[in-house]
Amino acid sequence: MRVTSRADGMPEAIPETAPTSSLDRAALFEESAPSGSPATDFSVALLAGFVRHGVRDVVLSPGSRSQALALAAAEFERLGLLRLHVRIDERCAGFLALGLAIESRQPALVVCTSGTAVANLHPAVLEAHHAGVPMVLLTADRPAELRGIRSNQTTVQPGIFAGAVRICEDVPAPDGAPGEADMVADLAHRAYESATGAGTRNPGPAQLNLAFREPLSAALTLTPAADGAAERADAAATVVDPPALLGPGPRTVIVAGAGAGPGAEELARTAGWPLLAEVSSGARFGPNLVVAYRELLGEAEFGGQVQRVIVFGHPTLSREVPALVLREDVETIVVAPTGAEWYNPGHRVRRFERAVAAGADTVAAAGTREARAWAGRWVMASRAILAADTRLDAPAFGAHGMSRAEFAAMKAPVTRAILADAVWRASWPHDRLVLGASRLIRELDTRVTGKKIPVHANRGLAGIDGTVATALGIAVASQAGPEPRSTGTTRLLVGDITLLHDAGSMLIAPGEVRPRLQLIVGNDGGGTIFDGLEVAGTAAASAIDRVLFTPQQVDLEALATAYGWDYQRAATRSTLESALTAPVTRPTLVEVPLAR
Ligand SMILES: Cc1ncc(C[n+]2csc(CCOP(=O)(O)OP(=O)(O)O)c2C)c(N)n1
Ligand SMILES: [Mg+2]
Repeated sequence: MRVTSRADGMPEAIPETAPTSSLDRAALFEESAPSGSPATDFSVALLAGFVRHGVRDVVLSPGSRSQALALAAAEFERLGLLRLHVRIDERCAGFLALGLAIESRQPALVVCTSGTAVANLHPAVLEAHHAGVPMVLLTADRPAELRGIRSNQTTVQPGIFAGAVRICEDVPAPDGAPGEADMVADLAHRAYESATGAGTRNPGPAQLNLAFREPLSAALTLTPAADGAAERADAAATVVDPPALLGPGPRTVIVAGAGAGPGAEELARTAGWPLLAEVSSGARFGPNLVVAYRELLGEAEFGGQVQRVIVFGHPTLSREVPALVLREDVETIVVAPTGAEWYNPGHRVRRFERAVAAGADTVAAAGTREARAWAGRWVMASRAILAADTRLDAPAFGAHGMSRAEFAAMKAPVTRAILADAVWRASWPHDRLVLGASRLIRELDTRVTGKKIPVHANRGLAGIDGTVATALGIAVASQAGPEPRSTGTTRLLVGDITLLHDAGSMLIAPGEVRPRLQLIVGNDGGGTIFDGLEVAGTAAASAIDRVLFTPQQVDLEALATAYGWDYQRAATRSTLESALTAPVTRPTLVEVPLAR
């Protein structure tokens, strides 16, 4: 992070930034007289700078100090230049921006007022930092003369996010001086480039801390430029590194953690290596997929045989993967196209690459009997483990009506395994699936088979916070386009505590898109993940309940109704099947009661 500020009015010259392109200066609007508020003129120029870079979304929370940015954003929305999302809670706003960026691959702008408002962005900033998701924070602040004198709603905002932001520029209050518009265009350019990781390969949040002085805004009507200069830049091109070529070498497995992407699967297929892909890896498909990787990693004739592991993405769902990397007899290669921090359990990893590919000798060797046998054994063993799993043992709908046993099964209560399986089966490539932290993501990870569907989970920090907002962001951006727009449904699968942690995100402003989001809550009355801790076997049950399980009896139907969401209860397999296969047209909460 770099905090830059100067007391005398202009930001410091920052030599290492790239020069702005001509697009940065293209006029979006007809020339107009200054509005009478430098804050408003500055805000218009700043938003225009971001729009020209291709930014589409702005999320804002109300406040006085940020009013010039907010009113400018409303005007940009009126002209169709930005999609505006208003959230009263900055924590929700931050996570909404995160979800929008995950889906659109463009940073969303987040606008808030001064004081605690800024601090409420911190959880989403941390997740974006650790997951490498671009985000631009426009935090309004008091001007220099009002800081440090106990002014109302004034704290130390520069540096508040410490190392979690790529840049933090403390921008003095605009005063309408000549040349300010150019300075603003440069500012937008720097913030955009640092958020998207241009030149650094380290995308994440960037903060512009913007001081504003009275008059805090002026009336604003913009006229779009007649020459249609509202051309947008394409999403920043990612630098493609020449891949390091991997030789056939020792017995190898590929691990795909969160966000690994399809490259992990492609390498597994071309090199003929088993693919141990977590459910939110984006690589959970293909002929070499090994679903039951945890069990097999623990077996001498599988995990014990591994000599080399190639890790993509961020593995977080098993203990077996870090244990494998820690082994003295295993060589690990970690692959990550972006990011400043590498996955490195026990600091054991010696080799890090931005990109890898199978060398010609590896591709040739993949066809040999020995190589095919290596991958084949893993795949077959995994299938056998899944086939022996009786947790789903109940016949599915028969083609010719149901037997009495089938009928009874459909009326039986839903279990976690049934829920995980049903949600996975209901999801298709045009849908989006978002998984909360806690038990249900692990349930899916242990059992669902290969399917090429977009799955997301906030695994940067694996918080239970902001999950509803993240899913709403993904849903809204997927429906809005650009083309091809998703025609599907976004499904969010969470536990009850995870939902309640972010219930405030169910508040969608009137007039805003109410996306096709199905929020499926596995309601077991508290945080049952903690029942699996060793301490649950030794500590007093009442103490575990009080401080870890944290029981709740919230009326989720009333909650849904209070926020204007549809509600369905799916207590049996048949009601769950119909809830998951019915068309979703609006935000809907599906409550699935689960036994503790
Ligand atoms: C912000 C945050 N606070 C606390 C935690 C610790 N935590 C992990 S899971 C969990 C409980 C989740 O309960 P629920 O969503 O009901 O899922 P369940 O385990 O019951 O399936 C908590 C508090 C966390 N991950 N993130
Ligand atoms: Mg729970």
